[in-house]
Amino acid sequence: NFYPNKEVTIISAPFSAGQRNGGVEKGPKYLLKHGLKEDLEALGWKVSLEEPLKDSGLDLPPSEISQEIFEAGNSRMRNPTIVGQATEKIFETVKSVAHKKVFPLTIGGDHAIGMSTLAGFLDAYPDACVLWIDAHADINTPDTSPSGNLHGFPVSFAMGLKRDLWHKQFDWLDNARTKLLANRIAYIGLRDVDAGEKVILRELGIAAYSMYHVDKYGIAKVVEMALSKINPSGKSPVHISYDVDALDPLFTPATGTPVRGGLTFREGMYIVEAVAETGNLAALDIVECNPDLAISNVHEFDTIAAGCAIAKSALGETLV
Ligand code: B3U
Ligand code: MN
Ligand code: MN
Repeated sequence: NFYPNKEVTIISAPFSAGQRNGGVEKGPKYLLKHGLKEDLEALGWKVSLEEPLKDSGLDLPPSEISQEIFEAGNSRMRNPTIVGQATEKIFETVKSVAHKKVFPLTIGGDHAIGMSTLAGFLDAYPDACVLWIDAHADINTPDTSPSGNLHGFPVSFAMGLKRDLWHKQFDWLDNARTKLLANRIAYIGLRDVDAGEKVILRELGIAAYSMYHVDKYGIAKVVEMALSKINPSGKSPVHISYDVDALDPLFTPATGTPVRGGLTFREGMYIVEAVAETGNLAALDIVECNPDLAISNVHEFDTIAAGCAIAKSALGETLV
């Protein structure tokens, strides 16, 4: 157990420029309004809040920022300036929280912030490993991305792939102490992976468990296989970056890129519970809750409640 003092900092990252749907910047506010902080306090955690984007003007929805497209050769990314500035601020906060030996719980916002949370946590724990729970692999590089949306890039940025194609606003990543290595990350929940991403996953030999594997082996076995690949010693801290679209849209409908055939609610909770049970769960991100995409109050409630449930399950709610 990395946190005997049970201190957690919720890092609020209301950010949406990594994709094109307005509303995902409202995620943190809704999760907090739903009672996230109080829920964790009820589990015995001392909870504090950090807001790295406060008063920065970087938390605006896509409709309120001037759109920028950066092209280099046949590669492309959208809004690199604002995404680069916001992710640098979030990186600095995650890094300082992790160095203080406090659990960093980062709530988005879109998944572009994953480059910040991985780099920030790895700065404090260079031997950390990562479980990326998502329908998508988020490992596009500027020359493979079909959309240019930076929420599809965070894993490749944390790994330093195709560094020469980056916009200068991402230079801050060069100062991060540790790059994520291919044998330190595993995916669970994949079902919508771009052709270029499949090539990267295959070439780097990254452990990628899709919904097919969840069906074939069951979630318990998949978590066990994933952890034994990325954490063979069983001693390294585990960072879980949880995109709520990993769950089936039945449970998290209010998200930007829902894909049918996802994890059941219990499978989704089991993942974080099982890692928590090892004592190695040491950082968590919960991203891509977009209340504006709910077509009913029930959709909104279910999605936000699922986001909170992930945090609670990770921090001890259902452990006996
Ligand atoms: N892989 C696609 C779609 C996508 C990635 N992440 C989400 N959607 N949420 C892309 O645009 O990179
Ligand atoms: Mn996703
Ligand atoms: Mn994602």
